[in-house]
Order: sequence, then C-alpha cells, then structure tokens
Amino acid sequence: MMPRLVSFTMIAVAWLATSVSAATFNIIDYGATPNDDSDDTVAVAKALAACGAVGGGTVFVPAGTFIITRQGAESPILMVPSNTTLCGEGAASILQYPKRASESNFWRMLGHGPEGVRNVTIRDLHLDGGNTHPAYVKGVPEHNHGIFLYAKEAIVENVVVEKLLIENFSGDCVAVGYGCRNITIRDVAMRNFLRQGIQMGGGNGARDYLVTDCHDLEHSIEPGGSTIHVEHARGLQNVQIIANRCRRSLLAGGVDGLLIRDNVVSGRIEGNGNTNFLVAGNVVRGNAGATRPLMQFGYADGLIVRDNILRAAPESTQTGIYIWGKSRYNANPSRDVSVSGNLICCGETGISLNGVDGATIGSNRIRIPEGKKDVAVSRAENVVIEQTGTSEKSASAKP
Ligand SMILES: [Ca+2]
Repeated sequence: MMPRLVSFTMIAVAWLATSVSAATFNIIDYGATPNDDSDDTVAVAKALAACGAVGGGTVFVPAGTFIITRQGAESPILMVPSNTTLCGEGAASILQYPKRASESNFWRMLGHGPEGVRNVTIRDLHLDGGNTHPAYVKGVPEHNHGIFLYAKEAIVENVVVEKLLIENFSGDCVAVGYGCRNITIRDVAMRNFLRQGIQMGGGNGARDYLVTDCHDLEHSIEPGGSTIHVEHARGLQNVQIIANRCRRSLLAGGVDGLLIRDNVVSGRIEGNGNTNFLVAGNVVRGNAGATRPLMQFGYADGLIVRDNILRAAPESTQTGIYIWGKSRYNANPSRDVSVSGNLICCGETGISLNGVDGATIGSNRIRIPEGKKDVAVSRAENVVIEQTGTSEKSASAKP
C-alpha cells in the first residue's frame, strides 16, 4: 500500500504547484510598460482585478519603473483584492508617482476597496511618491500615502507588508487605521516622508498590529513627523513595536496592550493614554539641543519602563524619564508605574514623576550633572523609591 500513498501525495503536490503558478498575473501582460513616460495605472489595476476575479493569486511587478497616477478625486488608486500577494523583484520594481503628485492631495497608492480585504501580502516592491517639498510646512499636501489601509464600515484583516522601500511621499509611507486587524509591517525601509513613516490609528474594532525590523534611511528633506506614530487610537488594542530603528522618534498613544521593545531611536519615545504598556530594552539617543524628556508618558495605567538605555546629547538639558498625569485637561493620574533597570545619562533630572498614583522606582543607573536629582516626585501618592542603583554625578554638564 505504501507506494500508492506516496504517489497520491506527489500528485497532490504537483497539482498544488500548478494551481499556484497558474494564478500569477504579470502587469506587463495587462499593458504596463517599464521605464517610459506612459501611465501604467490602468494596466496594474487590470492585473489586480483579474487576480481578484479568480479569487486571488499573485500579481507580479517585474523590475522597472511604472508610473502610477491618481484616477479620481480620492483613492486608493490601486485596490488589492483578497487572497492576493502583490510582489516585485525588490527595490528594482518601482511604482512611482510623477512629480505633480506633490501639488494635490489624496494620492494613496496601494489600498483596498470599500468592502475591505482579507489575506493580503505586499512585498519586494519600491514605492516612490515623487515628493518635491524640501520640508513639512502647513498647507502642503499631506495625505499622499504609499500604503493606505482604512475601512470605516468594513474589515481589513490579515495583511502583511514586508521587504519594501517606500520613499518620497508627501504624507505617510504606510497608514493603517479603521477596521484593521492582524496587520504585520516588517522589514520596511523608509525615506523622505513628509509626515509619518508608519502611521497607525484605530477605530471600528482595530487591533493586533505588529511593526518590526523597520527603519528610516537618512533623509534629504525635513519630515514633519515621526518614524513610527500611533495617534487617534480610538480603542486600539494590542500593538507591538519591536526591533525597529527610528531616526525621527517613536510616538504612540491611546493603546491598550502596547509593547515597545528593543528599538533604537534617535530623538525620543513618547506616548499618552496607554494602558497595559511595557517599554523595555530600547536605546534612545537624544538629539543635540533637544529639551523634551528622552522618554515621556502621560496618563498611563499599568506602565513598566525597564532595561532601557537613555543618553542625551552633550550639553542638552533633557530629563531622562518623565511620567505625568493630573493636568487641567485631564484629572487622571498615571497609575501603577514601575521604572527599573534603566541606564539614564542626561543633563537634568534622571526620573521625574508628576501627578502619579502608585509607582515603584527600582534599581536604575543614573548619570547626571552635579546638583541634579536622580528622582524627583511631585503631586504623587503611593510612590516607593527603592533606587538602589548607582548614581554618578559629574562636575560638568556633560552627561
Ligand atoms: Ca509605463
């Protein structure tokens, strides 16, 4: 009986391989032409629609530059159907806006239809937004995104965005929001975004985001936002931001179940209104001349800040870790806070609590100038300072 079983398996494998390769849609076959001035939007849209019509498959973008332009008043321009992998050959497969995209708004290159989408992978592509603005200033178009996942009345589920180079968008490289669940953004390199690199929001039951191994390259413009940013979270649950490299700070607020771990950040890590929040193993290097704290968290409920390395630039007057609450806008304190095992080198107070109910300051190593405080506490209740770590004071202001 054994040989018969084996042959059955081989037939099944062969059939599976055939069915997968049959469902590949090359954009060239739908009229796209690389490396010329002709607009390829309709051809790519046709390839995506053909893939969707058979229930899914792979849409392939070969090496070359393909021109994508806005088709209507709003977008997404290209709608990826369910059960589809959109992939290229890496950075040589370029989907690019013409420069005139910088003159108007709502160019959103890759997204989905209003009915939502499931089971999508976007990988091995280079998205170029054609931005010509040298810096973010109020009034420039700021809603021109690379990838835009957002469904106010539908679900966007099981989406993987990986191994992409996304640059020159006069908005965000990747924007994720309403209706999004189980979204993975992995190994994405970004450059010259005018607003945020990766922008995440919530709404309509959004939950379960993972952002890992992403980074921004050295910019030749001045972005207005952060490398990674969570805002307008609207009940967003379970966000993990792990092992990214951020040249432009990491800001995340309003999340229940937030993990910020093992990132290397130039600038600061900041976030208000997070509950059940762990910040661990990050390296934060302050920028020269910066004045805001290296880490700052407001209205947290259930916050552990553990085993991070924080280093301000020489001569800066940054506080290390600042945890606060009870302002005139919001009467809630930060609650149930633990700060331990951190190395903090800065020019002001090491750890500052202001408007906190329930905190333990464990063992931290703090290096600050002479005359500055390791730990400062004001308007706080139920604070236990076990601070058994080393404290080093230098005569100069250099941390
Ligand atoms: Ca073309």
